[in-house]
Amino acid sequence: MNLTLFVPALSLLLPWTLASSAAESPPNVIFVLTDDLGYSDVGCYGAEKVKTPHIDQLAAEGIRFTDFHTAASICSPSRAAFLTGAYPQRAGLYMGINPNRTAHWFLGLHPDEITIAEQFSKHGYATHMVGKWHLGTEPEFLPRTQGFDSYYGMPCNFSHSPRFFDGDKEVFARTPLDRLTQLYTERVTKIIHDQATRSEPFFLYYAHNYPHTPYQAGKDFKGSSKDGVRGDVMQELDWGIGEMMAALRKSGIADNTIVIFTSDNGPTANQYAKPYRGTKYVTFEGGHRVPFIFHWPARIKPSSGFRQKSCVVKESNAGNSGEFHYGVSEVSINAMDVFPTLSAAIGSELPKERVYDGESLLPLFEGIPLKRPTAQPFFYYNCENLQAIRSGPWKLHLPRSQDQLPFWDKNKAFANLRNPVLYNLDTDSSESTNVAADNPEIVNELMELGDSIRQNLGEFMQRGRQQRPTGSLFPDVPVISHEKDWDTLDPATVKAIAKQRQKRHPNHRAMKVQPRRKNRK
Ligand SMILES: [Ca+2]
Repeated sequence: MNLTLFVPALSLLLPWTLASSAAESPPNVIFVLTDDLGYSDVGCYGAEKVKTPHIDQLAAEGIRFTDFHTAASICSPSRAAFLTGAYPQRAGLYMGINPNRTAHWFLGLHPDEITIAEQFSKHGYATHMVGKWHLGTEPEFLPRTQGFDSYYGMPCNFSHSPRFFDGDKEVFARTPLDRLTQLYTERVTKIIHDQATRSEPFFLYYAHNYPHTPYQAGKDFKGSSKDGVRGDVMQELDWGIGEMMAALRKSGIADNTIVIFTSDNGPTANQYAKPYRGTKYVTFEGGHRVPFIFHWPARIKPSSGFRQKSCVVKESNAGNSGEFHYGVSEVSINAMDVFPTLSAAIGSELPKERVYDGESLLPLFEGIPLKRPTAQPFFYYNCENLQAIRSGPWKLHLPRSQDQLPFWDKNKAFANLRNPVLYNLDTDSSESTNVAADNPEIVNELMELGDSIRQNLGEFMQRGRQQRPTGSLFPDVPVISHEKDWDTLDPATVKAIAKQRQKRHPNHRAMKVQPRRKNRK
């Protein structure tokens, strides 16, 4: 199939000048990953009820991408993709991990996965993580086993466990949610000030839990927004970004520090995903398309006449020319590009004998198009279920049955989708008009592509050839991604796993597992 035929034009043009690169000292990197923050949750992406001047300022001084996709519409798999540069299905971490689940408590990101923190570490960087991990809670899977020198935050969602750690030390048995942003901000600014006095560069993965629920605003922010507690929390989060940037400037290291600001998936309410359809948990655009801001003053300098005075929302241009408009890029990029981009930024080659699903974005800043065609397919998986494929303007939602869906899938419209549904995102970004009947060739080509990608990256209860193993305390036990299928394991295995859990967590009380539905094959 010739997917490039679908593409109107390659991306080009450069309103940015580049400082010389080779002789520069290696940059510091701060990767800010918010949680359940939607496309229109910040001012420069269209928010009207909250004010986010500090995040908007990052966009005004950097590049704001309007077509960025996360690799999943829920937390764990999305994070796995950011950290490994691979689709979650390839990296073996495609389920939403919850330590309270019988089928999940012993799983995590596989120790053999090479994380971006390990890339930095290999190049002499100090590596820090502040925030929510959510890639396994057993000691074998925590951040400091995956390349981070220091860790401060929560291993999983508050609703899974409210505990908060500084390294191995439990700081709070129950995290004070109204102080969370304050605590994170104090640690982030401390790391910045400390690192500024040291010779080695640093990488900080700052994975704030908000605006994921439950949340509480600090006392200075209560009632500050026009959008209730969630809005107050958003404005406090923005304040924290401002404090972080002020610390970089005060320390004299802001110029050569890369700051990326993004989110792990869409919001739980569609009003924060506008103009896109859907929410977290689903594979409509609202679940995957989120803000992505790249800020690096030393390298990205607006050319004369292109300086962005304010953070004006530009509507997506029909035709998607890929040009940079006053710091706005419409080039289609995704979570798997972060690993190659940051590797390139520090002059590190990608590890050999691994498949990477993204590429470095740095050439974009020089006006050079990405190597991949703009119609390179993007695969929307929801856990093990391949639900949609995008190529250029076309997005095909694939047929699916209820049994294939993860329990969190909230897409009731497509719960039992018998026939494929095709949207043209260029003319119908809100995915409202099915044009499958008018474009049978595109439907057929994308359906065939779906069949072939399932062979590599899997499908529900079907292992793909290119899937790497999930991290597991029981590596010989098949991974069960949905609790309802737990009883497909043999009783002796179930017993052995329960015994280990009792040993490690003597106070744990087993939850009753709901048996799987009878109609599943
Ligand atoms: Ca999330």
